[in-house]
Amino acid sequence: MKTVTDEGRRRFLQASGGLLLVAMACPRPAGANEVIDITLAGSGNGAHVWFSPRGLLIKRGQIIRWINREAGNVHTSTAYHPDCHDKPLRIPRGAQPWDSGYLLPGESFSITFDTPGVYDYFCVPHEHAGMVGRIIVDAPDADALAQRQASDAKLPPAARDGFVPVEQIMKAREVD
Ligand SMILES: [Cu+2]
Repeated sequence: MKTVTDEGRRRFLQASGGLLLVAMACPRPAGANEVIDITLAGSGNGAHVWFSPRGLLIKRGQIIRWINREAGNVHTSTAYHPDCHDKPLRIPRGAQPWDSGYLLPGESFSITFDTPGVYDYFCVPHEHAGMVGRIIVDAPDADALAQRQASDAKLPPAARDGFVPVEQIMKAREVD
């Protein structure tokens, strides 16, 4: 994960005011390479919410941009990481976690992925509804399977069951 410079972070923190503590725990880096979009979507009546695609294989250095395309709902993209809402670690060891904060309709959030491995993430208000996603950068890391086995039982059932299997993502590259 590419980290922002101290100067950039300081400017961001000055601009964001009250979000300072959240931003320090979960910085919001951005980069400038190839951009791949993931849509944050819903049925409008709250019955169904999802990331599209739910599972994605990318290459190191590529940028993911999450865009909220649901007119009447807010969503987040938030890494499974102890620094983000005290969740279990389900991204590569040493990789930078992220938390978009609430994205209003039409808003987006981007980060660059520089560390190979499996990244599981969720939407803060809709984790219990199973709104989760999985990104694999290059190939699964050595810790990924053990991370899932250690933390599956701590997740809401709908979230645990919402992940696209790693093998399926490696084969299909993109799974809705
Ligand atoms: Cu959501």
